Amino acid sequence: MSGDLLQGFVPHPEDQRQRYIEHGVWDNKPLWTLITDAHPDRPAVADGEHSLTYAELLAQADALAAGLLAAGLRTGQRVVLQLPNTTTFAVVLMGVLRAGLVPVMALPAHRLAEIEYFIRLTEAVAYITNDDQQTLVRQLQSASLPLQHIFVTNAPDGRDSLPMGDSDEFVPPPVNPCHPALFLVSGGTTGLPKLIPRTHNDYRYNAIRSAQICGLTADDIYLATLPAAHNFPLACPGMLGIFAVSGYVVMNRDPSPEHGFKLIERYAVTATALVPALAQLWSAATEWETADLGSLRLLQVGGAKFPENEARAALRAFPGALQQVFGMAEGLICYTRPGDNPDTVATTQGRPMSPLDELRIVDAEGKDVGPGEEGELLVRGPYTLRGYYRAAEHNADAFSPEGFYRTGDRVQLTPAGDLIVTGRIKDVVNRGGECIAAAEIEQHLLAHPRIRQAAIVPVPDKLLGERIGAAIVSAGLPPTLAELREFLAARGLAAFKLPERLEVLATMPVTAVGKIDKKQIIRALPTKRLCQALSTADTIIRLISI
Ligand code: OOB
Repeated sequence: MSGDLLQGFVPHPEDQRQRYIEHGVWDNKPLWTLITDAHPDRPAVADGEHSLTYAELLAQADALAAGLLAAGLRTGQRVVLQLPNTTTFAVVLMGVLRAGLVPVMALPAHRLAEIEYFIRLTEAVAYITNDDQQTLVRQLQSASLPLQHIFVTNAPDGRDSLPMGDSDEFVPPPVNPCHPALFLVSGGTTGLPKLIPRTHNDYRYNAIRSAQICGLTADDIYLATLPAAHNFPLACPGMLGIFAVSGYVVMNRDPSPEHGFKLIERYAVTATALVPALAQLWSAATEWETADLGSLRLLQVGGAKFPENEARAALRAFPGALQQVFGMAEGLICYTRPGDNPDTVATTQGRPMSPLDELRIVDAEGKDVGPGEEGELLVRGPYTLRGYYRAAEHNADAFSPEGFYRTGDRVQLTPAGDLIVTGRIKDVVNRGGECIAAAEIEQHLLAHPRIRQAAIVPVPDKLLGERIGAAIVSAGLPPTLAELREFLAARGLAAFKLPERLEVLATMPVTAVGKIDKKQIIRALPTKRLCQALSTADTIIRLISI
């Protein structure tokens, strides 16, 4: 038996709920209405092999929903999904939602520790994956878990253990739009990732409002390049935002520029989303790739800081298309807007998408900073969570008493109202009591002509507690530590901020979605076991290939 969905869920307070409904921001409809309201004959989703119209997508989703309920799953129960970017992803997600089940959106790169934790925490009764995860499936079968079903799609012999029922007979069970529709995985920096409940109301709004801001219409064709279970390609505006306007999603499993460009040309793709590391590769590749990219009018870049020089390179490579996105699975999404001047797009991370977003920027004592000053960003609003799922202890620190989510991001506000992300609160090196922001040193390092990527990490030290470690990927001959210190000192950096250890890496380790993974650098530093063999491009692509 699985516990109650609502146990450990923190809803928005009643007065706020009323307010969001009165403003028409929450429209009290199940998330799946995004496809039932769409134009049935328009193409909905393709993956190079298959293509489904909205009517076909709905029929397949309903067949799955009927099959899942017939197999004994009950409305409100949780199902862990771990699927690559294919049409099956869309069918399974919509099928699970139509059945009133609640998907937990795992990423393809998650391994046993994470999947097992998601299953236990949510008391998930089923795990749906594809044939790529054979090892994980075997491991889960031998672990003693509450799991009742493992369904594997797209096995090479054509077998598919998804239970398909009769779509004609299917009637979706009623759901409460203020309850969780799905769980996203936090991009968290410590320990196992937290789970973020997103309600039907808040996630529908997230997708619909994002589509509006990006000016999406039924003629838009969106290339899902990042793993589709991540909030950015899922609903910012991503797949669900495209569904909201009856547009077309093309699922991509290979984020290399060669392949991505081919799909852009083949499908006349108009929009896609990338993390900065990929955007850098794609911008460079426009110099030699010959595919026609003329259809692309929206290139979204977000997930980590996009350095100004790289943003300018992207502006040159994809004229008029760049949009910076600062977002989080927890909620708040900021966009630069189509039509913003190029300097705003190159130097800021945009502004909140909702007029009902409430932002505070506070100092270490929690007091609001003065205009233009830097501080930690706190946020509350119609699509930002009020608590992580079943994490009461953690929530006591992660939220202010007034319900603001403490993002941990350091930001400043420009006079025009755009945010600039300047670093993370805890992304510091504490050198003998002196806290030095990693982002500050990284920015200077990236100005070096022979440094392509840079990460500042703490190196444990008996004397000072921590010293400053610099991990770099170089373009050409790497600088030595002495040269680097000289370079930084010449740029005016204080002596105590100069790196004391240098690691030159062939590749920068990245997370499941392609962000620089400092935890892995820190773990590997003392033993120097960072993978040295591959080129940067290969590693980024391998790690987020799906
Ligand atoms: C997105 O979501 P998550 O949950 O994987 O990561 C959120 C964190 C933010 O708190 C911030 O630290 C960082 O990633 N971040 C950025 C950024 N966008 C995200 N830091 C600097 N500049 C940016 N543009 O990453 C995400 C979710 C939806 C849309 C876009 C990104």
